[in-house]
Amino acid sequence: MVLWYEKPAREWVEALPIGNGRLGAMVFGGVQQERLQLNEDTLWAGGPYDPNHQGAVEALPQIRQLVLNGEYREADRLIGERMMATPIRQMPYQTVGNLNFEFTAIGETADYHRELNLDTATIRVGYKIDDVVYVREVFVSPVDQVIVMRLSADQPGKISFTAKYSTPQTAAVSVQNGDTLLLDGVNGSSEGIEGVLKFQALARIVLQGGEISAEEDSLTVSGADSAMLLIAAATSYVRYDDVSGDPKAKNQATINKALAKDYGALLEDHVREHQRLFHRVEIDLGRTKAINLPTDERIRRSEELDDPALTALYFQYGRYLLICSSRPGTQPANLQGIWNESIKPPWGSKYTININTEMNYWPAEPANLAECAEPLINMVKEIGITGRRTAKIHYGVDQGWTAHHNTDIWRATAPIDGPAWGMWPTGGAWLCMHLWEHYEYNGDLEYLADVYPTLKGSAEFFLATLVEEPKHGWLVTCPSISPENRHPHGVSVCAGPTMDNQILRDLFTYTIEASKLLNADEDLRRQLSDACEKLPPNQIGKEGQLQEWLEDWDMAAPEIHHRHVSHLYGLFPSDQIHVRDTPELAAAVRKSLEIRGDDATGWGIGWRLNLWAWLHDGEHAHKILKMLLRPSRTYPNMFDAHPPFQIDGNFGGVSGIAAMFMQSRCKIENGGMVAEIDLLPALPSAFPNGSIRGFKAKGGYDLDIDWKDGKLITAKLHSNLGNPCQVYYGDMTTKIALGAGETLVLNGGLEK
Ligand code: FUC
Repeated sequence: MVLWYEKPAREWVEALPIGNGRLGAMVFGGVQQERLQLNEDTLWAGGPYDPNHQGAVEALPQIRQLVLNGEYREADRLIGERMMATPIRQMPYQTVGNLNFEFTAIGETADYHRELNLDTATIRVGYKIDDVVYVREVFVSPVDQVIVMRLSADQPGKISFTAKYSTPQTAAVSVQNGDTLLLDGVNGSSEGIEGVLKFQALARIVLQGGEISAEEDSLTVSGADSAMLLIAAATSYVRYDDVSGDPKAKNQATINKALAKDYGALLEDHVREHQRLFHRVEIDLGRTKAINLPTDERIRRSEELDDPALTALYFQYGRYLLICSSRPGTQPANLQGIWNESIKPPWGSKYTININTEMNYWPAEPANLAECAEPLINMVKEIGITGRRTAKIHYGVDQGWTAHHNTDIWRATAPIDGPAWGMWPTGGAWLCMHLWEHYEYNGDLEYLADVYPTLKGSAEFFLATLVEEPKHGWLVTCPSISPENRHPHGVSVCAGPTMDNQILRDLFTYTIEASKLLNADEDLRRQLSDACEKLPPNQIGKEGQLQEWLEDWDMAAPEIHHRHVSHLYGLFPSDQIHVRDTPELAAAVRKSLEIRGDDATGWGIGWRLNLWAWLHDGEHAHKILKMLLRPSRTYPNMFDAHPPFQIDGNFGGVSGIAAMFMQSRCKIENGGMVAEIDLLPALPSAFPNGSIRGFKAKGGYDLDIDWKDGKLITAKLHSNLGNPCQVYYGDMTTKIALGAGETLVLNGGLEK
């Protein structure tokens, strides 16, 4: 599977991304010039800091009273004054800079071709000048932790270029040993938080033939047969509270190790490790004629072309992006994964946890990349620590933790930006769902015991802070917001928005289940189940819609087409609303979606795609998918356009495409998991024939499905954990009971 082009990239969103989870590069593929825009995932502005607003808790009783009295504007004002973080913004993720190349071969260029091969995670640029064929290959090895670039030609002595860094950072360039370019710098300060991270990029040139000469800030290669560059980068970041690392020593060790291998060995080890993850899943939606068009052309014409293979490519590209931006031991994928050319990117390229970060990880488990979720799990455990201070200082709570709508590499958890965005105490609780979900797929009790304190801490925070609303006596968050949507009072601040009630119902339910499975905290369990009973139910409003707030405000809200669909969380990513179990509520979700409309920003479309698939409406889901693939939402390099670029839409797209072919749920009954799998629940007529291989379902199942003329041919289920499973296809259902390690093939009538 390849993305390919007939021209070099002119803009950043035409360049192609490579990465190993930690190190990233955007490759432009120019003939006279090449630009490798470099990223390292710990290079963020600032340093360890405490953003909690001392004294915030003193204003809390009055704010709560104002909200419960319906004096929302005054509450909003007071929150802005007394509860927001200091500084009010978090630290941005920043670029390292660029390694730029000037090539000296001049002449007419022919046969230009540029591609990203998803199977090998390698970029290849090829062209001809005066009968000499030039080839450039670039990859980032997860094994050797270096970016490797090789420049070669089919005739000897033809490789000549000058290499030089450029960067918007405060950094110094130097040359070492006549063959190594160094960029040594310190990260930026932001919002009054001083930059204290040291960083270094190191590029070592290894030649076959020819020679290198060094100037003060550049290296020039002349007449080489081929050249290989090994590029390392590191910062002094160790953890959110420790910046004592030594990037120079790290880079030196990395380069020395990589130098012991030749290009072939570096490439082979890289490809093997990439394919270990990438090749687990296959998707075939048929070959289309459009496959002969360059990728940018296919995207440009995606609305008119019948091109199901583009969906398959988009799906695998999304898996590729997750593998390249989130591997065990790295930082989680941020708003731009790891690819960012700026020191002040949009929204700081941070972790927005009121949808964006969660969406990044929706595909991880079903698309068989569970280990790519490890950085997220680790981050949640860390904000489970820093969030304790926020719980104490902002809410006066001694137990538990909270995080609001954003975090950064320093794991800041206080409310930021302003009440309309930041006054949302439920971000950490949503992330906890990913901790539980990981267990639903792997059934690993040791893992569950490891994350349980984080789940419990989140639940404890809400037990201590929920308030009784006067009308029904329901337990609600107060103050909170329904992410970023204003209600008819012109502000977002409210009590008990539907999304919070849904998130807490989930949080309490799986914390109870986890405590049972781990035989822990019987008392807490009772408290949680009492509190769960008192959460507001999902309510249907006068238009038949699912109410976004406690009051039936939806139709009077200033932006009824708002991009967020927070209250529909209950249908997806949660499944507390489901077409089979709660058809009335599912119909209300549908009504809400119709009112909201199909169009939105990139991730907004991504969420709608998943929702329509979970409503089992394949045709509508496909309509939304087409909207995601059109050029206003998908850049030539297939990055999702928010705009500007935000990677969440790519990942939401993968998850939504997966949900067209397969959906799974899981319940705990008598200490064991019972799975539920839907086969082809939202198959659109546009994908009449196809197959998927290696998908994962909750309860520990591997799944292969083949279909033809819109009908299921076979489904192969392999059970890893031996849990029972109810399988659904159309109106049919069958119960299967496989032992761990057993496989079963069902046909279209669900007979074995
Ligand atoms: C949320 C969204 C915006 C954007 C930002 C990063 O605030 O409402 O659309 O995606 O996150």
